[in-house]
Amino acid sequence: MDKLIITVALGGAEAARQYNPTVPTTPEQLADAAYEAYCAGASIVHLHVYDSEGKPTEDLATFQKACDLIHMKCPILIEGSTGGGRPDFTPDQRSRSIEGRGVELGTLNMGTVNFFDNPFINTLPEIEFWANKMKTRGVKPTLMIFEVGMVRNVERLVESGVLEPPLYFDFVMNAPGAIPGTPKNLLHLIEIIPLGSQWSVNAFTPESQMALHIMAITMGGHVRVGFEDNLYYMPGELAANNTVFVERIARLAKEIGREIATPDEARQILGIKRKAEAQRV
Ligand code: KMH
Ligand code: ZN
Repeated sequence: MDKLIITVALGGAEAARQYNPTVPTTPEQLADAAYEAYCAGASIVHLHVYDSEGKPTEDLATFQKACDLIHMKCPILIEGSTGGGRPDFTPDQRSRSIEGRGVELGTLNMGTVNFFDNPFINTLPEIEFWANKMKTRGVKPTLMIFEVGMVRNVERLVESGVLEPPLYFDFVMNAPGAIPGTPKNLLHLIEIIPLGSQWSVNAFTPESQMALHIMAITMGGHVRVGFEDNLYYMPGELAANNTVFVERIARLAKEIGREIATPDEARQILGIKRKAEAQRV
């Protein structure tokens, strides 16, 4: 069984700071949080950045500053996002983070979904644009799946050659309006993705997340934790920081006998060739 890849998602495109004041938002806070999560066992950081008022921004200079500060501290892999930006943003504006120096992965949200109270719109032409932009830049797409039908969209893009195996999926579960975060639904998603794919799981609410993460640890999958998906360490108990989620996963994995992947081992598992620029700056 491959070693366990832990992704830490430090804070969402929807800044969660108003709900938990310890959500990191400045480049310096993001770099400190990424380093602490790396020391606890995270090998990928999923990164969103914020403006001086703590509001999400797609500004590349801000994103690059956070990347450089992170890579001055540790060799963690940086995963950009195509999920942010205002609804009027162009696909190029929504994917500025894919242009970041040192970015090795990028999320590709494989369809449109009612996400909490808002439609999270990702049309197939936009997805193709982002997939091609990542391919041009040697950025590995993380295929974000919110609903079962999105796996069909992946298959269509593999058939057309836009996406190339080996594929790497992240199942985004239990968001209101998306696939419920149940063990049965996770098993179904694992069963329908193409053979030989790697998969990770993140889920909303602490209860759902714990059950699914333990399944992932025991079944050879990978996990994503962090404030972007869940502010609570236990039901009703706000987490002190992102690191406590990573530490808990590392403890669980150790108890179950699943070793934790280093960033280089994560690159090898996901088939990512390390780019010179991803070295420490
Ligand atoms: N906000 C997460 C539920 C992205 O940034 O591209 C999904 C996500 C999407 O992380
Ligand atoms: Zn995100």
